[in-house]
Amino acid sequence: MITFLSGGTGTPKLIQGFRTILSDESLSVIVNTADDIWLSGIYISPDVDTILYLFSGLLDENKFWGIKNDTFNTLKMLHLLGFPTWFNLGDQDLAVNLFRTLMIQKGRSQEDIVKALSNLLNIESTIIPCTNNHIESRIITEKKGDIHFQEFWVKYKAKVNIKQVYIKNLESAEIPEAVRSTIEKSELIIIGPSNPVTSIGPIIRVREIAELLRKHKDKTIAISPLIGNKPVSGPTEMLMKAEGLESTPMGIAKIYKDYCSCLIIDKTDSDMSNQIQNKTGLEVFSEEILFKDTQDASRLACSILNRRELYDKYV
Ligand code: FO1
Repeated sequence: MITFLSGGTGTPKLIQGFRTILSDESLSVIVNTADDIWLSGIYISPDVDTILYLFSGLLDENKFWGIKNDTFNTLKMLHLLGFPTWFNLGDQDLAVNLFRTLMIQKGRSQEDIVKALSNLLNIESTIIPCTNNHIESRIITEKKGDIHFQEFWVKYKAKVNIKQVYIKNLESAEIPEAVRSTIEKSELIIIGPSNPVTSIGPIIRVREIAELLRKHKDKTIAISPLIGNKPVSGPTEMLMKAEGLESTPMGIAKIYKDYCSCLIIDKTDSDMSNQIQNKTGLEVFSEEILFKDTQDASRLACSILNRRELYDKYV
């Protein structure tokens, strides 16, 4: 089994590459839930849904969130009724999140809800939320105060100055049992190219996951979400700087060095490999990590499997 730690856009794109060469049954994904948000009485779990839609074939692969060809009629009506509608939840997407909300109200755990949705959507891979507790990435801004990550990213389009980032409820977060068993039985764990502060950070900072990854760091590799000092997509640079972290492949290596044994950086950054290796002890490889399309992602997937001598076993 190959397990991914995934947030929003970057890692799902890599997973799509793996899916072109491996069966879904051999893949599992531990997903960030710190982007989850309550809006208009509905509990929305964006990163989990991106992975559910990816594996069920429903994903809008232009945006890499939401359902393809979804309509937004409910949102229009909600707007008319005075609800906040800055978060573009489509009609079918709303149905999934209504199901989730009703299950939460019945006392079902996040793990059970994702399992039920996976079954109903005929998904063969294992998708597990990183915790059953509600955790939340919060951004303290200069002008808008303490806001939810989705407000920072979607409502204010990342155009606000960040003072600090923190993850609410992280200390008390507990892992679903499936997280432990999946990490233990996986042959390869991939920390995907999502942002390390609000996407991967909330996963690897859940105490029990941190302990498990430290124990299994030899079979864990990380893919940098940066090319040079710039993120492939999303607010990574801003968030890293706000956290006092250097937004460079070296900065990524310093964050992940206790949780993995190998880091893949972009080909154009290969001159940094030795320095990163010497400073952090990580084995460093350079590959093309910018995916124009699924073919690029599947090329990286093949190369990762080859480097780990897993290609012949899985493909
Ligand atoms: N991202 C946006 O930039 N704008 C949106 O209106 C938006 C709506 C949305 C609805 C459902 C969903 O599952 C995801 C959605 N996203 C939207 C993506 C999401 O904000 C982020 O990309 C992730 O949370 C980051 O990982």
